[in-house]
Amino acid sequence: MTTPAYASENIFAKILRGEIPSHKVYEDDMTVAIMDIMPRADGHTLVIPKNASRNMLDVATEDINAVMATTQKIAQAQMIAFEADGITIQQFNESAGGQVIFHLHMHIIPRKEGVSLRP
Ligand code: DGP
Repeated sequence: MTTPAYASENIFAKILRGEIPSHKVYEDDMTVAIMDIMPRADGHTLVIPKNASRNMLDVATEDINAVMATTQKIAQAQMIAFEADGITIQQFNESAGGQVIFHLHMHIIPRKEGVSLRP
């Protein structure tokens, strides 16, 4: 299948436009980081590009580079802020790949040794 077109009525586009509130923990010219409303562990954060991209299948190189740079910053901060033992980074593409919100985002999840993620 070809990647469907970006649709600007998704929740993260609304958050970026300020139409829906969010708990923002980081912002720069290209990206924002917000707390996930259904955290799978304490500190579960989402990194989102400001430019419109549906997922990894259509994102521009400069946008994914910016997302990855912010993802690293958040992961490093989580190691300290949450006294984490490790970090899980997840990213889903299209419904079959587990994607629910169709604006590219990375999940950054602090982990403790021996503690499973919440469902
Ligand atoms: P997925 O597309 O499968 O990566 O899942 C979307 C994630 O977005 C899921 O972890 C829950 C989170 N989420 C859904 N709605 C909102 C919202 O309105 N605000 C925030 N901060 N997170 C949301």
